[in-house]
Parts: sequence; structure tokens; C-alpha cells
Amino acid sequence: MICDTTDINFGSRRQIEQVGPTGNGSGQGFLLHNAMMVDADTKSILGIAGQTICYRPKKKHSKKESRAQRLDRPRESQIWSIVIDEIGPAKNDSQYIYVCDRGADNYEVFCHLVQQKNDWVNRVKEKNRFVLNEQGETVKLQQILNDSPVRGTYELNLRARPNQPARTAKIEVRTGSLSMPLTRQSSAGVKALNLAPIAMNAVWIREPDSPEGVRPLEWMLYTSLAVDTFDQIWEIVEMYETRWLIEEYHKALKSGCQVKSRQLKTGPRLEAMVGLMSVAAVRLLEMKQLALSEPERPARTVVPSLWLNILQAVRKNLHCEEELTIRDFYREVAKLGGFLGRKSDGNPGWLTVWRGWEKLQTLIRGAELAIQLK
Ligand SMILES: [Mn+2]
Repeated sequence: MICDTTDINFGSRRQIEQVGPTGNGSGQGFLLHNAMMVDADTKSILGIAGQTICYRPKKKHSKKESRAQRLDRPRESQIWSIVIDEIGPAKNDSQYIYVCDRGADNYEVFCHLVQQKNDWVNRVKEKNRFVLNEQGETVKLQQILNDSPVRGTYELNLRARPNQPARTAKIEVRTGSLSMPLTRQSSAGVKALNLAPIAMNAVWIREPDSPEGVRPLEWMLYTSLAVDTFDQIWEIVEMYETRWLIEEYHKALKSGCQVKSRQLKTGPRLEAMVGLMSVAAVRLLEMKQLALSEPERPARTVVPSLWLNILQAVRKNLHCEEELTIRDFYREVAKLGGFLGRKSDGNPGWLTVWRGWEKLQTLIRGAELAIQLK
């Protein structure tokens, strides 16, 4: 379950009712939180398992607000727990492993994960958080990891970035065990539960000697999974590396499905539209991923044959001698949307794919109506 929140901003120039501020406060819209289910072994996208929307209050909370007052009002960090509870425990002998970024580094999120019998691989936000070590002493998380031996090393090839040439980074891996105690920051409701400290492991990935002037690569993860062998640690790191899929999904929804430019005028109607588009975005992302990971896979194993027939009818010069692959199908959909597909064009962007997809859906709808009219 890869989770993240994104801002759905409908801009500041339109008149929309029943929405909240977004971004730095000048935009209007809402926060959308998604949990995308991905097969841990194949990394294939299974769908959206849970989703919720939250509105930021129009009035900023007062700076003089006490801790108790802050914990009593609805907070944005609760959005993670809402979706965890909505999805619930794993079904049918499966295991749900949550993968979340720093936004989920919060005691209450771990409580909900434990209550729902789920596992997790979450990024650490506060490296200096006080936790309990194996002896039950209160120490900083960073200290536990500093004191632990190196579990293994590996090399990572990094692509060139602006002002940074491509390089190979030597990465060191350390792990530690800890228990996270109830913090003073917890709300009265959570404190009343009087929960025991939550036992988990931490994995620290770092580049000990990075070139001068380059910020060393570093991440710290919390996980409920075992870290007994290097293979297990490796799997945990790989799971976190799959997190970018949710960012790509949000791009499919925003740049692709164009949710921000829909002209509906109230929050509830925009919510319904985002719900519908969330399904379309799963399809688009699934196609894009398969076009990259299994380009030779026959398109008929992914999309209905009516779609293929219509695409072949409308794109006259499509080679029909061989079976259409998913990669060709994806590119042909983009071409319907204006993608030229020259050698220098690379892969189609979200906007052209969306335009082609919308056109194809209209053609499919027309064909279905024609069959009904017959
Ligand atoms: Mn995030």
C-alpha cells in the first residue's frame, strides 16, 4: 500500500463553493490522499485501495493555540490513519505492507497500523526522536543507528542532475531495533488508550564518503518487517524505492486526467469528478508501466478487444500482420492525442496520452451505441 497526499488546486481565479485553501493559501481546492495497492513481487499496480479528501480550514489556527487545543482539532496528519482504517486488515491470507514518506512519521499512524495488523516501511522524519533501545533506555534514534554495525554495502548508479554529474555511490546499510513510546504530542484520545511502546526496526541507508560539495545520499526507514538477513533488508529498501509510483499516479491524475481544469463549481461535485478520474488514472498508469516493463506483452491481455479493433480501425496505417503489443497500443493512443512518435520524441507525456485516451473512449462509446441501435 503506497500512500501519499497531494494538493488538488483549482486555481484562485474561479468562483468555487465549499472548498478550502491550498498551496500557500492563495489556491482553492482540497487535499487528496491515496493508498495504491501494488504487488510486492511484480511491482504491478492493482488499483486504489483507499482514498480520502480533506479540506484545510479557511481560518488559520491561532498562533497562541495550546498543545491540547491543537491535538483536539482535526489535523492533516490524521489523513493517513483515516485511510489505514478504511482499508482495514489484510484479506485472504495476504499481507499489507504500507510504504509512506516522512508525512507519516507520527505515533498515531503506527498505532493504526498495529491495530489493523498491517506492516510498514515508512520514512523517518525526526532522526533525533527519543525512542527506547533494546535495554529499555530512552535514547535518540540516530544514536541507536550510530552505535550499530554496518550490515552490508552496495553500489548505486545515480543519474546526472542539474549541477551534478552522474556518479556511483557507495552505500552503507545499518539497522537497529527500537520501541516507540507514546509521546507527549499524542492527543488525549490516544493517551487514554494507554498503549504499550510499539516495537519496530530502523534501517539507515547512507553514503559515507560523498564527493566534495555533494550532499550525501541518506534515508532512514521505520519498518515492522524483520531485518535478520541482508536479503530481508534489501527487500525493505526496494519497497521504499517503489514509492515513486504514487507520485507518478498523482501526475497521471493531475497532468493526465486534467482534474484541475474541470469546470464544476462546488466542492462535492469536484470530489465526485476526482473519484471517477482516479479510476481512469489507474488505467493510464497501468498501461504506461506495462509499456515499459513488459513492452512485448500482447495488448489484448490488458485491454478489451473492442478497444483494439477500434484503434486499428481509426489508425489506418497500423501494422496489423503481427499482434499489437502493449507498448504499441500505448504509443498509438498517444498518437490519437497528437503525439508524433518521431525518434527524438522519447516517450509520450501525460497530456497527449490523456487526449488520445479521451478520444478513444468517445469512439468506444460510439461503437457501443451503434451495436445497441442495430
Ligand atoms: Mn508526501
